[in-house]
Amino acid sequence: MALNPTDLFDVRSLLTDEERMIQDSVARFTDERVIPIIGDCFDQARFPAELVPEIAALGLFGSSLPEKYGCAGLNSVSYGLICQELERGDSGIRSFVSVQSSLCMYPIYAYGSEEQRERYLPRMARGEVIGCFGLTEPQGGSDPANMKTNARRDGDDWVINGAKMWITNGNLADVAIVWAQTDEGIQGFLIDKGTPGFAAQEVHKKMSLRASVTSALFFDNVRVPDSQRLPNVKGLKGPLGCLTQARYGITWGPIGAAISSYQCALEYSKSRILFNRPIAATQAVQLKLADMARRITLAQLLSLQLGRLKDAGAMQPAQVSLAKWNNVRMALDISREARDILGGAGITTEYPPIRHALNLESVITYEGTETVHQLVIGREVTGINAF
Ligand code: TGC
Ligand code: FAD
Repeated sequence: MALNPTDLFDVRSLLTDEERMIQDSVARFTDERVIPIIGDCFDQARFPAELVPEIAALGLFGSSLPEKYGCAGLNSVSYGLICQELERGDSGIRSFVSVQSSLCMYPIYAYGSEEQRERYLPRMARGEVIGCFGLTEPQGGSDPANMKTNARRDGDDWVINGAKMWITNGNLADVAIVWAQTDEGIQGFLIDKGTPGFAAQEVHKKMSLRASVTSALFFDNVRVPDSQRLPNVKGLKGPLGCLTQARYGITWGPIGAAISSYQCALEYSKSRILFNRPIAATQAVQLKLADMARRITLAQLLSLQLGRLKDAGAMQPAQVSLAKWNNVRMALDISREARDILGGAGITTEYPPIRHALNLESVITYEGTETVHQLVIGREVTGINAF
């Protein structure tokens, strides 16, 4: 029996019925609602906000959080499959869901008070409140310990000053999770849109993640009550703990982008006739396609095992780094190579590979650059910190 070209090791057979059902329903959404419009959205640098209610109705926001807060209570493998299927459409759509789920709803759930959870999470699950996560600052995102944004205690309030850079959803967000230095270390604050002194400015001229909103955030004596501080975490482990959640999802997402690029190159190579035969009949193109299939298979197995470890409560941040590094690099290489197989046709957004390749230039940088993740593995295996 012929193998499935996009799943040579039948990784799907390792999923439960529920996981397969979730994958299929998100795949349908991507095929019917995302793929028909996303090329134009990318061209127009437009985030398709009209999809937000449908994403919410599918239960994709905060999907791993408990039903008590209006969330779907799914396992980590299901969350990964959601990321994979969304990014098969576009990294920007997956980013939107990653930020809302792992970087905004997760810290409110993990570090927030019960009152904060009840106030924000059900509305965020319904897509009525959109969040953004402000960690990176203009002076260098790889080293968040060098944080200049600060929060000073003033009676029952906090006064926040500083700036954040490259913040996904910044201009869309109803609430920003902002990390700031305090006398007791780094702490997280929930800053609602419209709070005096808080401003967001969209980043333009992007050649990557054009169907996603990216912004700079500014805080000029922003005053918030102590009830807007996340009470249950202090120190860099707060934001880094959120990054571990989001990076986990990002190990899966680029598998979707890679599958989309590979499928496109595979189809095209079978119909493109040069020198009296399809280019798929040449050894050079078959080598490229075989290599794509090999790397996608390895990435699928890596993320699935990572998900099983996470669901068993045994996942380590260094394992997440290895999978983020491997899978994003795999997808970036494959989408560039797929673009090449399409020749001139590959340079327009009529076909997905160039859009995926451009998007993945951001994905390989955000949530820890490739170098940062390589150095995390280097530290793990040598015991020596090279940062
Ligand atoms: P270090 O100072 O040693 O550790 C601080 C504390 O944090 C703990 N920790 C972690 N906890 C959970 N998950 C992790 N991945 C953790 N890594 C460290 C650590 O145990 C320690 O705890 P404690 O209790 O001892 O205080 O920090 P480090 O040396 O481990 O970190 C250095 C480095 C370079 C790895 C870290 O700073 C880093 O990861 N830098 C990259 C920053 C980054 O990834 N920024 C991403 C911003 S958000 C974003 O890009 C969103 S894109 C959104 C989208 O999808 O659209
Ligand atoms: P830098 O940290 O200045 O890195 C520059 C170069 O130096 C990189 O090549 C890096 O690998 C290298 N480098 C760093 N350290 C070392 C070292 N020790 N040795 C050798 N080389 C090193 N941040 C948020 O907080 N929230 C968001 O929602 C968010 N969304 C984003 C969306 C997009 C589209 C993008 C592009 C970024 C987003 N970011 C967000 C920021 C992102 O996390 C940072 O861009 C990333 O962490 C890198 O920081 P930087 O851009 O300042 O690069």
